[in-house]
Amino acid sequence: MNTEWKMAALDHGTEKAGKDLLRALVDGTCSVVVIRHLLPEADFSANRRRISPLFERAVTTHYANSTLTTIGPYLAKNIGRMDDYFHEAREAEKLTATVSFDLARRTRDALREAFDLTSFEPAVEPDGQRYAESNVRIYSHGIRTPLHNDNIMRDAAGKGLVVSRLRHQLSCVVCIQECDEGGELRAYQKAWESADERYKIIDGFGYDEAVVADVPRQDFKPQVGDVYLLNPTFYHSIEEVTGSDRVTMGFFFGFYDDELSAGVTWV
Ligand SMILES: O=C(O)CCC(=O)C(=O)O
Repeated sequence: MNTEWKMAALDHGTEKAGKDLLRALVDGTCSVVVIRHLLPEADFSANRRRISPLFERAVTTHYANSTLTTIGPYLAKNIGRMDDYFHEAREAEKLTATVSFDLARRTRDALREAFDLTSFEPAVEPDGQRYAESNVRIYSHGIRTPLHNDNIMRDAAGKGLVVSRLRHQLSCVVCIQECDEGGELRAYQKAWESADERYKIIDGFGYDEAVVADVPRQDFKPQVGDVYLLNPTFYHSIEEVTGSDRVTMGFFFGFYDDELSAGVTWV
């Protein structure tokens, strides 16, 4: 693997994001792509205001080594219970519609244009069930998200879901509120492989840090308004948050082939 492991930052106001950046994420030569000013400031601030009344509806999942607080579902958490997942996806969509929160759609539309995608919508099963379009993640003071990776091709293998047929998975995150200290995304230049399962934390979340010993890493501290992309099949953690909550909206996206043109999203 290329030993270069750098992030790329661009200002949407003055530079056009090219498909080469998506390819660099897929290939594991770029750690994070940050696109500043992807969304008009007014759209972003309106959405930030709209989502705050829903914070009290956030649900916390407890693991032995961490907690995960979200508004909206996570497919990987529900992979054996798809009826529950699609139900939660519908409920989350209704809830966010009550406050006109449309940050996911606006972000998708902007990314579709920035990367010349031919389509970019939430994935849909042949029976019409629609995957959740985003979730909002709240990381409070003292919370560290352990080292992990997200790989739907692995997690949904053999389940007959459309997303298990994807070839590539990427992740999009929008920073709604930054924390005072910490909260960096720490991205490692190592993709998950099956031999790593011996490092999996039993009854907890993620993997032992030994799996990334001596691997190049990149820290990125998101700031309000940043839209950033990463390859979540590579190991990453979110360092301990200090002070105000770190709040993001995110979704995964993927491609069924190497063209990186027709994308689907889910979370
Ligand atoms: O919030 C972040 O910086 C990363 C979130 C994450 O774990 C992911 O997108 O896979």
